[in-house]
Amino acid sequence: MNDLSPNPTALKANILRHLAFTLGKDADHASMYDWRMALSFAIRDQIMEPWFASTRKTWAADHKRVYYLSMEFLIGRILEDATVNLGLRDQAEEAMAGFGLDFRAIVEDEPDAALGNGGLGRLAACFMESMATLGCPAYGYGIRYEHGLFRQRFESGRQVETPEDWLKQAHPWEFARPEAAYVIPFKGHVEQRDGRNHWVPGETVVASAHDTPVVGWQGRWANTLRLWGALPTTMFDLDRFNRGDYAAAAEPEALARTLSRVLYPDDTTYQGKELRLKQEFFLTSAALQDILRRFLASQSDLRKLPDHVAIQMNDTHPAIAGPELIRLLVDDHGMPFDEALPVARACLGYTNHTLLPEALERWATFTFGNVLPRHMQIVEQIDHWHKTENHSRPHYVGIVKHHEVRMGELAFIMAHKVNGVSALHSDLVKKNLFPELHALHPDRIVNQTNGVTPRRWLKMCNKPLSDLITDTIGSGWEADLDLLKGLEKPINTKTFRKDFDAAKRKNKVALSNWLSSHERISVNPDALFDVQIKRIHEYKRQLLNILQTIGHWEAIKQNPNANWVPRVKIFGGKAAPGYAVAKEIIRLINDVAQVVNNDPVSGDLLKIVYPANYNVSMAERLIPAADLSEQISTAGKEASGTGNMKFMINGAPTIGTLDGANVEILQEVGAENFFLFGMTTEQAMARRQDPDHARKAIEASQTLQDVLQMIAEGRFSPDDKGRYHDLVHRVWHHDYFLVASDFDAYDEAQARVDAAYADRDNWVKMAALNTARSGFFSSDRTIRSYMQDVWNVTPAL
Ligand code: DL6
Repeated sequence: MNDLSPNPTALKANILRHLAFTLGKDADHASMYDWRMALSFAIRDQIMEPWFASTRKTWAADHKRVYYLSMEFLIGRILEDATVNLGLRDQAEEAMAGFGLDFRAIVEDEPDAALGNGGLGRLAACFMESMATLGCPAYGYGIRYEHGLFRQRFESGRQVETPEDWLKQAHPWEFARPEAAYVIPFKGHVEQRDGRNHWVPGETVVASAHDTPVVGWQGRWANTLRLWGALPTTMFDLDRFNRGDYAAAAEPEALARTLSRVLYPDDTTYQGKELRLKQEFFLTSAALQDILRRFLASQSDLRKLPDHVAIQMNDTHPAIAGPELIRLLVDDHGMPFDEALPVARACLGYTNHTLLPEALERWATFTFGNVLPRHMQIVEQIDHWHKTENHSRPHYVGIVKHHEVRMGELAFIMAHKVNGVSALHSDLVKKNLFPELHALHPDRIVNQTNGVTPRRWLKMCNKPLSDLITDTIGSGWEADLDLLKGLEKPINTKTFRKDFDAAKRKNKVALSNWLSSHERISVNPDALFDVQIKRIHEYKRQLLNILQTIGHWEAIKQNPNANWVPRVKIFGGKAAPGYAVAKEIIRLINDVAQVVNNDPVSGDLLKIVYPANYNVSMAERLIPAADLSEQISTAGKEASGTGNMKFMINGAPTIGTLDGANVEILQEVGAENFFLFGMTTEQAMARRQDPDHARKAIEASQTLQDVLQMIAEGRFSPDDKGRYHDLVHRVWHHDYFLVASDFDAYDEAQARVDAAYADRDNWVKMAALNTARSGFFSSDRTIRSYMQDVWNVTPAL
């Protein structure tokens, strides 16, 4: 905590001051919103000193800076996170109680900043917090979307999307920086003058900065998240306005603003949408212009850029950074292309987050050349240069091929390091995704296994467990998660296990109460809470989960008096609006829940809950209360997963496949504390070679046959018996994600879970060992590793 931390009395005074002078409200008439704003401003005040000090220190030492370019930052709520990091949670609670207000209610009044779709965006947010904790001078660059990820609600079990509007109320954490604004060109043509290329744009917009400070643990360092909003170059067409054509007069503004209006809600497929390409260039060009301006404020030789600047491309979305940096160096600063290319490459790193071919961006050369004509030339130049450099090698892979610009190849060629996000994934990036480029550049691909910040994902969201940890091993684990190993000994004592169990139960009771008030469903807190929360996607196999749940329900009905372990199956997640199959799976889960939850025979032995609008805040509620973490993707498809790590840290053993970072979780926690099942990546690939694999698997499993039959007969859709014919047909005939082939193994693993849970004391031991052995999955470890292997930067603290 910094020295200026206020006591509750000083904090109270500051809250009242903001209420009166920043918000213009009298305490007697202040609403929840007013109090939240006043508290946020008072907490934000505490970040200013470390923020300024960090900036000053970085300038004074001319320290190398990291620039993290990401189209997504899935931040969630900020107030509680900042309060916890500043060590002010108790003071804030006390101060608000002094006004007769509940701190929790205030915290929950804050909308989630949902500027991301899922794993990739949440990882970027965890990285920002870890970089601040470690004192790594860094800027996050993103887009200030007016509307974040859509809101989800269910109508008759179907997902319905409505726009999200987090900026409807004032956002207390950001500072508008109108002085930091850059012109972003698009379209037009390229002219040759004086032996140089001049891009004459057809359109321009302005990128205007908004800064949010990101404070690290104990307020020792703070970095900046700089989000760009789009503004028109000319606000207003006065001529048209004077002629009475008001709509046309406002057109330039409306057109420009579309660039930062909405987050693309699809993280796995990208159609050649011009607006998306424009958004990507908008973010990237604004960031690079800002980076060069900052560099040139203290340096003059642009060849030294890599000594001062490390730029990370979060997936291919900002992969235009390679050609754009070359353009700025060559066209604006007169550097020869052959010099500019290695300079740009030495600055750039590229993180790959997916092996799904449909998620690898490709732009039609027509679209690309139309939106970015100068970049089309530069991409061709890079391609030519790379081919010439490697002319003697066979298997050359180009960037421009079949009239498409391939952003994965571009990012690879323009980065000095390329990384996957788990050990298995990095291996598959080498072997399956970029085998030819890997052969040409064998040292370029490195692994950086993901991590999550333990401040938000344990200290903040799970007070009962984090208090127990501190009581047992002292504080310090928040910034050195490996210290959790110190729990291993106490786990052998009955007292600790009792306390661990009590902490988990407290979270489960809290969740049960929330479910009862929000979802109008009553669940037994002593049941096993089995949780699968993530985007809905075929490869993540929520379908496998619900099919097994149906089989389990049927087994209970056949023998209701057996010794069943009561379960609550919890689902959470959104489907991309255009992803029909994922939406069908959502509907099936809701339809099954409707039938199962009203069945008097299964009663409390099985409940299915699917709260709508899963987001970061909901995850913070669900994860601490989970007994079992569902990580059941088809092997070879989940790059890493980060939810899996959050569950582990919070003491929920995993039922999972050998996929993504599950492999490393298994390694860390030990096979006896993990419910492993299913095919390996190699087995899955081999299995797909058999065109009859699904039919054979279904015919070999009586349970699966029965389950599919029940769905096909309309047991869960009595009003429309044919509703799931297509879905059942797909499982039989087009089961690319191998739901049928893994069904029996999954069912058997769930039986192992039941048996293990029945032995409570041993279960608690397993759960606690998951926490004790989770140190590796702190994003501090990940960031340290990027700093060393990719960014070549040291902490400035
Ligand atoms: O690396 C963060 C996260 C991984 O943990 C997930 O396994 C992966 O699916 C996710 N990828 C995306 C979308 N990728 N693209 N493009 O969110 O990244």
